[in-house]
Amino acid sequence: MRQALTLAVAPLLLCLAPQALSASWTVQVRSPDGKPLQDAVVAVEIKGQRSTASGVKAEVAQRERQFIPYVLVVQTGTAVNFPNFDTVRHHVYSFSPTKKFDLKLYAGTPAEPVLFDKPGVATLGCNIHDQMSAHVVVVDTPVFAKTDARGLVQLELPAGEHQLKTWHPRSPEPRLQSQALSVGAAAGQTVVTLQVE
Ligand SMILES: [Cu+2]
Repeated sequence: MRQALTLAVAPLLLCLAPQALSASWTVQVRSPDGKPLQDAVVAVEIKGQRSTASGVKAEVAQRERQFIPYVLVVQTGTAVNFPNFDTVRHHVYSFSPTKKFDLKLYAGTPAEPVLFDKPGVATLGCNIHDQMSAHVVVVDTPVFAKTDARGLVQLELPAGEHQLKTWHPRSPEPRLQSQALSVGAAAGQTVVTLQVE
């Protein structure tokens, strides 16, 4: 009973707390030669916030023999569906330690979603179509976004000492880069440089 109450109240607190003292924060992700990186993952781990989700769903579709989206960001604990909208069958898998799974040759939507229960990067492939590739990036926070063509995201963050996590599909390692992020009452910005291949 107590647990059920906590679960019901926590989202309300999350909504209220940041508004008390929060700042609009811009993060730009660039390559070492200064070029903006699109589709980079930016996540901010905020002290005191629930790191894992429950009952949250997301999906990576297959359309015209492509995964959509190419990069999906989810909070740890999210269940991801893999609906196939093509007339051909797909066989979706990941060998990544963050989540190993294998959805054998199927049409339509597999009955069971895949639960992403550990943070990190899972790279997806299809056994039938070698060119199909995508990534599910799992983060211990509900605060995340992907950069636009200018390499930018804008986040509303509570004041405090946070951890800023970033990653890009061209990152050489399947793990997020981490750095401290100090947010005060005023708006601010951070530029992150990511190594890319
Ligand atoms: Cu396929």
